This record gives sequence, C-alpha cells and structure tokens, in this order.
Amino acid sequence: MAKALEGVRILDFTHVQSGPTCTQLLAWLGADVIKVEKTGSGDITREQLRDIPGVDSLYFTMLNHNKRSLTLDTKSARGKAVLERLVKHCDVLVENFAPGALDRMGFTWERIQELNPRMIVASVKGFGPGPYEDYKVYENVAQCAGGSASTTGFDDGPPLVTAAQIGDSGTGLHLALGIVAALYQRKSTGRGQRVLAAMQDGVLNLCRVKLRDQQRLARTGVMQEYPQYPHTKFGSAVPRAGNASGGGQPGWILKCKGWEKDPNAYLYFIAQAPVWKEICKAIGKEAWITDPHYATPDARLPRLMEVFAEVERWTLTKTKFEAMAELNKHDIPCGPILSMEELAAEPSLRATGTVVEIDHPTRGKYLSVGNPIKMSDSPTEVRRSPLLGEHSDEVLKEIGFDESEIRALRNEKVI
Ligand code: CAO
Repeated sequence: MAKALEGVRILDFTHVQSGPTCTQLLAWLGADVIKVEKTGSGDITREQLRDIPGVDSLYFTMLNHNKRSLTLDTKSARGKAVLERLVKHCDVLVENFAPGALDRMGFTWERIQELNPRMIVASVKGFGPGPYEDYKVYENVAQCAGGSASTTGFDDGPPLVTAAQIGDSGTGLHLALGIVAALYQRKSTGRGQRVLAAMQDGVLNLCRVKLRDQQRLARTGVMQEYPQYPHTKFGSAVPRAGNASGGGQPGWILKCKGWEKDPNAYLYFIAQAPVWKEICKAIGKEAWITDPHYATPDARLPRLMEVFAEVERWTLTKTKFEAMAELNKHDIPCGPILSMEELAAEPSLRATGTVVEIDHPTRGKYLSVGNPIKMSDSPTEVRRSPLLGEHSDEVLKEIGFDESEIRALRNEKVI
C-alpha cells in the first residue's frame, strides 16, 4: 500500500535525539530519509549507552528506523560538492546542529535557495531568536528553560525533570508537523521555506496549562485544586503540584495492594464530578452523595486530600488492575501506573504495532516503540536502523556518481 509521504526525499542531517525523532516519524509516514553522518564515526549516539560492545546502541537504533545512512565529510571540498547534489535532489533538509554550524559548513539559507528554491530547511534549536539563541541545548536544559521543571515535583522538593523526553522528542514532533505543513504550502507557492522548532518553545507549548495557571494565580492569589490549598500560602509563581491533575477534574496517585514491595503498585484516580455518585458507592461512602460538605465539586475542593485518602483505603484492598476494572465498570476514570517491564510485555501494544520487535544484523532482536500515529491508508512497517554508511554507494549512484568516482571518494575518506 502507498504511504502518505511517498516520493518525499529528506536530507537528514540530524543527530542525537530531537532531530532523529522527527525524521524517523517522516520515514514511518513514507518519506525516503537519507541520514548523512560523519565519515568514520557517524551519529554520536551509535556509541553512547552501549549494552553490547561494538554494536550500535539501542539509543541509536530506536531513533533511526526506516532510514538510509550515507557517510560524508561535509567539511571537505569534495564532500561539499556531494552535499550540493543532495540538496538539489531532496525536498527537505532537516538539521539540529548547534547554532550556526550549517552556515559554517557553507550551506546558508541563501546558498541552499540558490541550489534548490523548493527546498524546505527545518531546524531544531535550543532557543528561538533572543538572548540565548547561540546556546547548545540538551533535553533537560529545555525542560528547565521551558517551564516544565519548575512546575514538576512536590512543593517541598527541588524542581524535577520528567522522563518523557518533551524537549527532544516533543520538539521533534513539532518540527515534523511544521515540515508536513511546509510541504503542503509548497504545493501552491512552489517555494521552500525555513521551519524552526525551538526546544524551549516546544516545552512551553506542552506546559501551556501552567501558563494558564500563572495568570489565574496572578488574578486570584489562589488555586483551589492545587494540593497547597487550603493549608499553604501560594507564592507569586505557579508552584509544583505533586500529582494533582492539570485539568478541571481533581486527581491523585493512590497506593494499591502490594505497594510495600512493588514500586509501581499505584493507580491514578480522578474524582470526576459527573460520576461522584458512583465513586461514593464504589468505595462505600454513600453518605457523601448528599452530604453538603462533599456533594458538589466546590465543596470538595478544600477536602480533596481527605477524599483521596478515603478512596485509597479502598484501592489498598485491590491490585491496580482490579481497581481499574472495578472503577471502569462505573465509568470512573483512572490509570494504573505501568512499568516499562509491564509495557514491554503488554500483548495489546504488540498487536497494534506500538511496541515492535526488530531484528538487527549485529544486535539481534530488540524491542522498540513503533509509530504511535496509525493511519488507515498509510500503514507503518518498522524496519531496522541502517549500519553506518550502509547506503552510501546506493545513494551516490542515485545522484549520478559512478563506481570509479565513488571509489575515489572512499579512498580520500570523503565517505
Ligand atoms: N562532516 C563533517 N563535519 C560535520 C558533519 C559531517 N558529516 N556533521 C556535523 N559536522 C560538524 C558540524 O559542522 C560542527 O562543526 P563546527 O562546530 O566546526 O561548525 C560539528 O560537527 C559539531 O556539531 P554540533 O555543534 O551540532 O555538535 P555538538 O556535539 O558540539 O553539540 C548539540 C551537540 C546537540 C548540543 C548541538 O548540536 C545542539 O545544540 N543542537 C541544537 C539543539 C538540539 O537539537 N539539542 C538536542 C540534542 S538531543 O538531546
């Protein structure tokens, strides 16, 4: 079956995580992604966090599926000549170098436009234009600079970063959407354009509910659904809210049976207002259905911790799965805390291709997260990541080099 982005050629200059997340998604949607890597060493993540000596790391393999790999020394004159041909051949150049690196290589926006006015140049940078635009950025820097860390964690502890890679993978997602939109716009304009996704902006976008709360706090001085209320005073900035829900329905993480030994025997419970009656019945507190101190969402706000403690008395008698099944019988929303071990073994995720087993020539079998976006007319088949330079000859032939020219490039260590 044809793929959504079939025929789109991506010149993939990305490395580490943010850029590769973006181009992997585009590859899964059907684009031909040609990953250009440093001759000899390649993407630094090939050798980072290795679990098998000499074999591409899971860090690399899990971010570079369905791509082709071409090695190229883009700082040499002959390497630049090859790159020029690639720019003419491709539709999109994606990069996440440190600020200015592409310009220093000689491939400014103006030069790229001269070579190929239809080319879309898409970049991940740490910061957008402003005082920090020249700074290098990694995941946790973006989480801190984008507002996530200051609003994650508990009130009496330090700021926390989250395991979800919202800075890297989150920004890669933003960039992928920008690229697809630019390809769409190019259909009518015939021109490429620059697409920028700054990691700080991406994280802030994902934290927009906290900017909402900042303004609520500034206006009213209090946020009643936060665990600080009514016992602690609020400061001037949005505080860390522990496990409180970011939305209008209060929630908290509760212990379940076995929590003493299992660090993940917990359930996220949501005291959703429309099912308050069902919640009271499920936990055996029918009196709360009519008690004016508990009957309405507003009345419950100063008593949320008491409500959660009561629900927890009930969840402690059940495993997280039993509690989830029981609550869902009454449409009460909740979520078990699933470990990576549990997710890796979950049959339904394997069945949908969200978790896939891949075979790799030097690594053997490993698990990866497949394409989380499912399209009825553009199914994803996850293929293993390329070995370093695996497709150099193939790609060079496609752009017009013959065997002897390729041999010369190899002898000169350009590829
Ligand atoms: N051939 C020759 N040289 C190459 C090359 C190739 N194929 N590919 C890259 N290079 C060169 C670059 O041109 C650059 O050279 P100069 O510094 O002389 O211009 C050099 O390699 C290093 O590139 P870099 O600065 O991007 O890499 P770094 O390891 O120093 O920094 C990172 C890494 C991620 C901090 C930086 O790239 C960055 O800030 N990127 C933008 C934000 C981002 O994506 N961060 C997320 C990374 S994932 O956590």
